[in-house]
Amino acid sequence: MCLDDNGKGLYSTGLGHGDALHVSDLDPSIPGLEVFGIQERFDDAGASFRSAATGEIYWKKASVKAGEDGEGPGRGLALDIDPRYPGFECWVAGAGIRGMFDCKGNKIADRIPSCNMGIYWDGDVLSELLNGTTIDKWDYPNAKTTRILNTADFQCRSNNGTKSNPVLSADILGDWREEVIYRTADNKELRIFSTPIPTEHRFYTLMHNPQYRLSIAWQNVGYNQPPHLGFFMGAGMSQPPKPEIVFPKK
Ligand SMILES: [Ca+2]
Ligand SMILES: [Ca+2]
Ligand SMILES: [Ca+2]
Ligand SMILES: [Ca+2]
Repeated sequence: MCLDDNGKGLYSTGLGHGDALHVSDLDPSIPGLEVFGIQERFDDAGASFRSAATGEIYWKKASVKAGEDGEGPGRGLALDIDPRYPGFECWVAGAGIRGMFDCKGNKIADRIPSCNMGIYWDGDVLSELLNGTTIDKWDYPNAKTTRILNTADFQCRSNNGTKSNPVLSADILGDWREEVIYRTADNKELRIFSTPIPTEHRFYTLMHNPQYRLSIAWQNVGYNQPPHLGFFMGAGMSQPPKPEIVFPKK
């Protein structure tokens, strides 16, 4: 379900038991924000892509056939990692619908990268992939990943068992690229990693975006998943809106 900012219910999809979901301007050709999520159910909506404002479902994918046993997909992720297709790519791990889809629901790859978190790390505006202690780049022509960084080389470990999360990923220092924080294996230190790669893109730091800032808060208190911006960031993006920031008077 979706709550309005006054606490009243806006809509419920009626799709049942959800799991990880992703909210941003996933499809820039449709005004407003979209939601990509998966359902832990056995029916016709293992994954769905919908309007964040109204809940209208633009497309959905069956996980297992009605009447079959199964728990639905374990994970789903939406990031812009392939500039050949406008907007965010959406992919699902497990349960019958494994594969990568464009933001219109067309299957574009059978192989998928990790299905966990994303990070803006290199110089381009596409997302990179963050999973466990590693940052990878999606090599879209060859449908495989290239390793950029493994923080295990710096004695770091991920958290939350099979969820394999960092302590935190967020734009907390320097330019708009995101930093990532890990614990060391002996749990005595926190280590902050920041990109050494130059970029030609200049943006306000991501924490200026209220949706992103809130995402960093819930990454700390809920089910750790990547933060998303309240505007489209990716290949072919427009310059983001200038943040409307008001400082409280002392
Ligand atoms: Ca949109
Ligand atoms: Ca894309
Ligand atoms: Ca990038
Ligand atoms: Ca940064």
